[in-house]
Order: sequence, then C-alpha cells, then structure tokens
Amino acid sequence: MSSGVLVVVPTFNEALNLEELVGRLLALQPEVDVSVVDDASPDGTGSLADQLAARHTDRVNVIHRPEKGGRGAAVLNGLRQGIEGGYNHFAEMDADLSHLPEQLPSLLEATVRADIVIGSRYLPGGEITGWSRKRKAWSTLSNLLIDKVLRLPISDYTNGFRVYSRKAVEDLLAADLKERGYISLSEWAWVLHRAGMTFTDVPIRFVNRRLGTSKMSAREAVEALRALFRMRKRRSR
Ligand SMILES: Nc1nc2c(ncn2[C@@H]2O[C@H](COP(=O)(O)OP(=O)(O)OP(=O)(O)O)[C@@H](O)[C@H]2O)c(=O)[nH]1
Ligand SMILES: [Mg+2]
Repeated sequence: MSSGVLVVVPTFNEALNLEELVGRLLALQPEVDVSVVDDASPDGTGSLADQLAARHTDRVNVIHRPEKGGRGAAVLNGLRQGIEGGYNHFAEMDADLSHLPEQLPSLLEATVRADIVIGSRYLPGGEITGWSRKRKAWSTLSNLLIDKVLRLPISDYTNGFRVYSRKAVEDLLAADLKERGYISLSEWAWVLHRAGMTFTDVPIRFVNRRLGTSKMSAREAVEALRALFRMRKRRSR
C-alpha cells in the first residue's frame, strides 16, 4: 500500500506528449506515481501508456476506458483507483504539457495549508503563454462568469492542475456528481466547498500546447454553460 502522491493524467489523443510528460513527472522530488486514464484514443495513446507502465511497473499505471467519456469522468476513475491504492495526496493535470510537471512540487508544498490546492493562472505571478488575446479573453470571461455563480474562495475555476487530500477525494467520491466534462473542475470545487473542505491557490505558468490538438469544442463550451445553470439551480435549493 502506497502512502505517497498519485498524479492522475486524463488522455485523449496525447501520443505526442505523454512520454515526455511521464518522464518529467518520474524525475520529480518528492517522488510521485502516475495514473494515465485513456479513453480509447485513436492515436495509440493507450498502447504508449501501456509501454510506459511496463517500463516503470511500480510507478505508472494505466486505466483504459472504452470510449471518450469526458475529462472529469476520466480523472474520477483514476482517483477512485488511487484511493484503493492507499495514496495520501492526489494531483490532476493535463497531458499536453500545458501544466509544467516541475511546478507540481510547489502545489504539493501548499497541502500543509489546505485540503485542495489549485494551480492558478490568475493570481499575481501566474501566467498564460502562447494563447491568442481572444482565447485569453474567453478564459478570463468564463472564469468571471463561473465565479459570479459559484462564489468560491478560488481564483481559477477552469484549470485542471490541482492537488487534493485523501479526505477531499473520499468526499468527492461520495458526492452526488452530475458533470463529466471540463466543467467538472468547477462542480468538484463547489461540492468540496460545501463539504467544508479548505482551499488555497498557487500561481502557475500555463503554456499553450505545442503538439496535438485541443479537445475543447464548441459543444463542450455549451455543455459547460448548461452545467453552470444546473449548479445555480441546485445551489438555490
Ligand atoms: N480521458 C479523457 N481525457 C480527456 C478527455 N477530454 C480531454 N481530455 C484530456 O484532458 C486534458 C485537457 O484537454 P485539452 O484538449 O488540452 O483542453 P484544453 O487545455 O482546454 O485545450 P488546449 O488549450 O487547446 O490544449 C488533456 O490531457 C486531454 O487529453 C476525455 O474525454 N477523456
Ligand atoms: Mg490543453
């Protein structure tokens, strides 16, 4: 049984990024283990992940899901398995190297002051590199909109670079979660805040993906907006 840190990495078509990401994660101090959750990526990410797991049997694990089922649902799968594996802290991050593995230790250090540590692009010292002005504006706007509805003590609702305590993940797994896509990040923060969990955020540098393509689609964006209104309804009950 492990007592360390498990990093859950959701993947869909990330074959061009995964090997570098896993290599950089395995080089970190303190050591972390990695769980790749792949949704039957047509580009072979799943078999690449299997090869990495075979190379690092005790540190890399792969979960294969039969079809693309959303970033949030994939991460939840990895967290569930990690709880069974006995880990004490759980990180989640994107596979496309937008989240720098080398910044994970600063998130882990902050676990002394809160149950959930959020890597934030919007704190002083945080930054986004490589995004067009339009994309930055959209991200800022959606963050403001979500904050208007949820009003949580966090500065970045949509960045999937986070660390959770074991207790936070246990609460999450017991909660009535409705969302599966990117908006899960906001739903989880909301649910955990209601459960009395504490939050802190740490500035991070977000680097636009250089390889592979975005899975964020207009459909995901519309679904996220719908989800936000569902949460507003649930909040007023
Ligand atoms: N397992 C799984 N992973 C997913 C799914 N959708 C997205 N991902 C992964 O979630 C992470 C974030 O997705 P991205 O496509 O990078 O989304 P984004 O960061 O908003 O978009 P870009 O800035 O263009 O990269 C990546 O590691 C994706 O491979 C999904 O349905 N299932
Ligand atoms: Mg990305």
